[in-house]
Amino acid sequence: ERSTSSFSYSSYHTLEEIYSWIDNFVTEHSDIVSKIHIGNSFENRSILVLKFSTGGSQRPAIWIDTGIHSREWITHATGIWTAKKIVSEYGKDSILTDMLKAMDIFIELVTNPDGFAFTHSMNRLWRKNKSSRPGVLCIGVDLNRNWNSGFGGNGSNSNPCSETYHGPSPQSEPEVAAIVDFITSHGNFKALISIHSYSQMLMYPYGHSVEPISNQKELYSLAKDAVKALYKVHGIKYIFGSISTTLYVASGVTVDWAYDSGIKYAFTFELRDTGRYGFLLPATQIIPTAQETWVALRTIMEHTLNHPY
Ligand code: PAY
Ligand code: ZN
Repeated sequence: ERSTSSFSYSSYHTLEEIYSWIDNFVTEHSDIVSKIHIGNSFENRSILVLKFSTGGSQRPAIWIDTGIHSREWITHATGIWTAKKIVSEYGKDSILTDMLKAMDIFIELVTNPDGFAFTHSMNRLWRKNKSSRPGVLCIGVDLNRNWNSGFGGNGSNSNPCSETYHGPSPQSEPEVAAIVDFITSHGNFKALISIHSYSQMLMYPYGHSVEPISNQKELYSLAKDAVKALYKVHGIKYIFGSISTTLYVASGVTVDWAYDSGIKYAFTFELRDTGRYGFLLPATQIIPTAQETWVALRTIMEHTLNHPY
């Protein structure tokens, strides 16, 4: 078996390659990393989460997911690099080390495994999952419209053929239900970060409404700090604000559900670029994208650590 030291972090990988990387990674870093199977996709693929923990039980935790939209390949690649960064910086970077002494980090690298497999085999630009229902001709639900917050509202679509089809009911999709069950039964998540591409934005709730959230000032200033730190790495400009006022109104999105479930540090990234390559971001940009995203993530993690609730 190949080890994680021969894995190319500057290339895009298939689902099989990522899942075998996960197994090697967990074996090599079994002191702080473990793999949790939280469910199965519509086509019965495993849904896996990496847990970074230095001990304790049900410690306050940070959730990161990548690839809920399968065509957003830079997000999976950034997540993998980030996982490796966490193990290599633990014990060196004082912020991360302090954090991991008090909190756990969970990363779901392939949040939409069926869609991701399909982007490799048939349609590179597939966004939704691959669910089908009797009597419905089109395939797939938009997993970022299927959450139980503002479900079915503006910026989501009831037509199964739409790219933003919200599905028959909230959490109808196994990929969403697995996360809801996991986060709810864990009960101690303090931050949730859902990573998308592209547009270079850092956003917080709400997507479904332009009404400001109660701690909007705090999230605004945290997003501002995170984006400032990100800019210093490679000079890439991000804009920030609520989803509805920065990008567009979108209902049933992950971070709205997280926020309404009591996770007040809820953010979504739109990684590089702003549209030149869009979803087809060249692999040469993987490492710079991951490097700049890391400092923004670290800013959010540090704030979460320093503002217990
Ligand atoms: O990140 O949750 C978010 C914002 C809403 C995203 C969505 O429509 O689900 C924004 C889009 C995305 O990343 O999926 C933006 C990209 C460029 C797209 O597909 O339109
Ligand atoms: Zn997306």
